[in-house]
Amino acid sequence: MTQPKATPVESRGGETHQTAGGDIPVLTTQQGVPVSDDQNTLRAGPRGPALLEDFHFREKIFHFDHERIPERVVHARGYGAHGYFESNGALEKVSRAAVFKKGEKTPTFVRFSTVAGNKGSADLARDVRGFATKFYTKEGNWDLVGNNIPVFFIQDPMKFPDMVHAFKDEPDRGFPQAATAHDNAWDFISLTPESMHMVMWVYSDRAIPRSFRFMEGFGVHTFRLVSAEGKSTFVKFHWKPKLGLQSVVWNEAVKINGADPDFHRRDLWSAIEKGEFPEWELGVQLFDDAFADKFAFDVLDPTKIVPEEDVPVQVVGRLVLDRNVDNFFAETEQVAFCTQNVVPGIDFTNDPLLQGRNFSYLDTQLKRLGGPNFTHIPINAPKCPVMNFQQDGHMAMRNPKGRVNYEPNSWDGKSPREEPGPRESPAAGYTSFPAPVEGPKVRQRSETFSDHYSQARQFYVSQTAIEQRHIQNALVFELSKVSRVDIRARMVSHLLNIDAGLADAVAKGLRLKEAPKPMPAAKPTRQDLKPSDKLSIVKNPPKSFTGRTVGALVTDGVDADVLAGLRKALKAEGATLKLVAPEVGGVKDSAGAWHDADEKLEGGPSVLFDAVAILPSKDGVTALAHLPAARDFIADAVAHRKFVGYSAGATALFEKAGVARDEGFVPLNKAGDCDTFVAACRKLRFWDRAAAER
Ligand code: HDD
Repeated sequence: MTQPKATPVESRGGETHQTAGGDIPVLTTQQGVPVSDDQNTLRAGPRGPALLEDFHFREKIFHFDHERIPERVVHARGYGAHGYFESNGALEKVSRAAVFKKGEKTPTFVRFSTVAGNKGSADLARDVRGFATKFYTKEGNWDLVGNNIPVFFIQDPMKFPDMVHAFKDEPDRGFPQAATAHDNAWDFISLTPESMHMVMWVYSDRAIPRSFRFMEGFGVHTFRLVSAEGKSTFVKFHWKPKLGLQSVVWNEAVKINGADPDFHRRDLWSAIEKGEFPEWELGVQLFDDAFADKFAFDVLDPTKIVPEEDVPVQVVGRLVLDRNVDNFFAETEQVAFCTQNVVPGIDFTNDPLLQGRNFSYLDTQLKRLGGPNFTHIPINAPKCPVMNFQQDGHMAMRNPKGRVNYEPNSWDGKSPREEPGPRESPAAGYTSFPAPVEGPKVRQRSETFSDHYSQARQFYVSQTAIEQRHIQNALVFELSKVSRVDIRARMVSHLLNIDAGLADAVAKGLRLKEAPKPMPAAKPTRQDLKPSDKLSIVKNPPKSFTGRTVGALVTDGVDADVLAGLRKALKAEGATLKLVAPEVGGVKDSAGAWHDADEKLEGGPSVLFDAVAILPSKDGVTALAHLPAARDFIADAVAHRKFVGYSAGATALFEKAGVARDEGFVPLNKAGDCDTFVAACRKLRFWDRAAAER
């Protein structure tokens, strides 16, 4: 564990007035005036009216009244951490950016988020996750503002406000919170065929990740990298988690939201506090104009991927998150990402959505952070020199001395000047890639953006049977919350263009009285693309239990050897053991040793763990089996296909809970059995048990 942080008073102090008694700093007003009484307002007599001249009270309340800033209009709920990006040099020839020089270590700040819910919403909402990274490079800040899904709902930024309005709570009633399971969302989606590919991703397990540490990230758009010689290469960015991908199942997500609404932020925070620093590889898909011209889809269309089988992902560096924030507001809340923040060697393409984003982010920060000087806030300030003649404004913190505040000028010759190049000089300023542009001014979607179903189908058919079933169930759940039958039917019409089996399962799940007809498509000939194994989570398991947690349900008399064996085996795997006991104080093991519990049973349901061990003693199990939370603990673990380690005493609980043992159950009778259990846990879920699921 890291050392406790400095107390708030110390870290807020600096030079302080000292109390008469010695080294405790004296509380002051914002003006630095020492305060004699912070418990009572100034009043005329002990029972008299308050006095307006109480400047300490007025200042304190005034400041409190202004503590909140507007939450982000989307991605309001998020959690951030500091780290670094280390380049392996593979992009040196492709981009002149200093961040890609071999061995270059660039400080970074990452903020993960959900999109639709407000700042206080629960972490396990079914939603896209934001994955925004600020690289404080030597040549200025580069922001890669991505998501955990590589495509987007819409192709044109004009539709973004409509999309967000439709997804968020409905304006008359102010609900539902953090959920698309309502009429407005599905009305918009079903009237927006370009969203169908994204629909497949969002209603797959990708939208209920187990943790931020176990999800991929994507830059979504095609960007450009530009070399020192001025050569441009198209690029798509990928973040690949070192611990592999993992999601929860929907029933688990629903329960986690109740048991621990902060599940994802707590997970990230704890991993970093424990020194288990989450890590991602930065991968790139690189391609040129020739590939773009022959590729079946438009690389400027943000609703399309380039399959990894067509253009493999090359690793160009790694991101490590190794430091939690000191102050959530100062860092996570005030961090301002802008897609327009690029550095020499990284450039935009004509993806219309990206072009629109470049306006929106700068604009929104002005509103959120209250003025044009948000780049002066430490979390947003570049870590390289900043020199220009912009001045003044709200909360200006960088106020240069001297007379010169314009350019050109004829003063001392030391004020900043632009540096046009040559481009190959490391000092050269940012130059845009001179992509030729011509054409009539039109409001028109390119024909090359019009196939909305082929890649949606490719995603669906690339999933395993269990993942396909999860998509079917998610769509049935969502559309069952839609009151208008015509909207439900319209969605099924789209699904008919994606996969007949999927459409049939959803239509049956909704019990539609009449079978809808396929939606007329702009491009009727849907292509049957080759399935891409990389699109499935289950087909790409991590083969390790590292970073995961076993929840062990224990009572007095728990076998001391088994407990020690389990702790050892999990430690060797890089995993954690948490003890769940009827009382939080803990339990006494068979050898009489005391173990503090991490959770009281009712506060530590099995949904919070990746696998469970049910280890009551034979004496302890009778009382345990009477507790509903104990029966739920095992019943849920089984329903969620978790691996179960168990002591001989546990079988009485299984009987009470109506749970049948299968090959996903591993007996833990002696310390040596624990390695077998941990080896089974590496598969993460015993999916074969899924046969029981509808
Ligand atoms: Fe956005 C925030 C990701 C399309 C307008 N967006 C925001 C965040 C992420 C994304 C991760 C949170 C950043 C943070 O943690 O502070 N957005 C995306 C991706 C998109 C996308 C991957 C499509 C590829 N966004 C998009 C469009 C628009 C916006 C088309 C507007 C035209 N996004 C915003 C915003 C936000 C934002 C309103 C809200 C808060 C903020 O910017 O800082 O400007």
